[in-house]
Amino acid sequence: MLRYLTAGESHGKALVVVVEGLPAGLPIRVEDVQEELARRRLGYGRGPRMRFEQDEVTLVGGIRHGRTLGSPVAIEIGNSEWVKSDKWHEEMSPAPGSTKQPLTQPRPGHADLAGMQKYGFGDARDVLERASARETAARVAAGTLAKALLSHLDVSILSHVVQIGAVVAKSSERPAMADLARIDASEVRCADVDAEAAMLSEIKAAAKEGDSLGGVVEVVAHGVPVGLGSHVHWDRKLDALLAQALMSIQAVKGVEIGDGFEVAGRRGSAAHDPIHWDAEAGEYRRSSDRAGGVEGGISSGETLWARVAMKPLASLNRPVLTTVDVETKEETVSFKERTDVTAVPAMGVVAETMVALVLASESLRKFGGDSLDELVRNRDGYLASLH
Ligand code: EPS
Repeated sequence: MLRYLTAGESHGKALVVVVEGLPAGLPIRVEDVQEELARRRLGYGRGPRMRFEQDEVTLVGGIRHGRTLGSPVAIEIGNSEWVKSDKWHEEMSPAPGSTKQPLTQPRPGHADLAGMQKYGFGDARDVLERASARETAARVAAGTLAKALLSHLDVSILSHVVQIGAVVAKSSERPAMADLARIDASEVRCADVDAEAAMLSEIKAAAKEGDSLGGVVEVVAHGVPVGLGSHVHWDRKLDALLAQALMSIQAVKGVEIGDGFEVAGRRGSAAHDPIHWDAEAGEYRRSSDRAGGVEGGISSGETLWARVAMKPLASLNRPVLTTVDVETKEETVSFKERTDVTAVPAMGVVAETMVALVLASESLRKFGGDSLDELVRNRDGYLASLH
């Protein structure tokens, strides 16, 4: 099974991630990580930081001559702002000292106030630096490793934006991997061209008013074999693991697997996926995929898909919601922090990452193996045993 830990603050020197449990022999290049990180920076509506942030990647440990050693893989992602200027050096210094500008007017909807109360801080920066979605860069670096592992098991993952603000894309076919380049080329990572134009205007309108927007992303995993996850215990159910992983993404407020909430209003006869035997392929198939590729906490072998809802970002470029100054207890508006209008397109890449980490971990649990070759052999033996 895969374990990983991220560390680092949004405006600190760097983020780091350590991934443990990968088999030996998995090919990885620094460029693979850089390419995924560049995809995460995509998206209309991101703030000024994404224009200059370069995500300086260093493979620190666990990789030699372009492949994993089976030891923990450590990756550092430097913040270019730290390197280019000393703007944050004193403010984020680990040396003893204190800030000259404590942030005492917490932003409604952010972790600021609850975090300050919980940890006994008088400065919201002690909370927001870690609550920030910058941390997802470290996750995406880890996700690159998970995706690389899954590619050797013929599993591939994509995401696309299906809603930004009130604009909803017309539901269409679930995209195939061949559509991903076109989705990534869209400024809002949307497969529906009409909706894309409306989403761009929605973002421009919100930006003009200093407001923010949320939205919904769909993640699709192709090629997931039957049998990942389990029905036997609550914490081994694949849908439960996916829900936790996706819900842990900053600003996410809802996750549904397959038809999710919609299925609750249907009759059973219209809610499930009929099973048939595909004699040509020699396998069981479902004639629909309302379950999203998971039945009873176990992957069914159908395409796995989930939808993830993100709230509008709590940092507003024109703060209007009332808050309280924690020093004076007087009503005010929150402090102003540089921010994005929306990060929904980027969230899709993070959602792919979280799905990849869960599927890689469950694949390792199911098939095991110290080397990539052994893992693939074990998987092949299992697939050959299915009838
Ligand atoms: C973020 C606020 C913005 C975003 C940041 C997440 O950063 P800043 O306050 O430095 O302008 O750009 O996202 C990233 C840096 C990133 O790499 O995704 C926040 O408050 O969550």
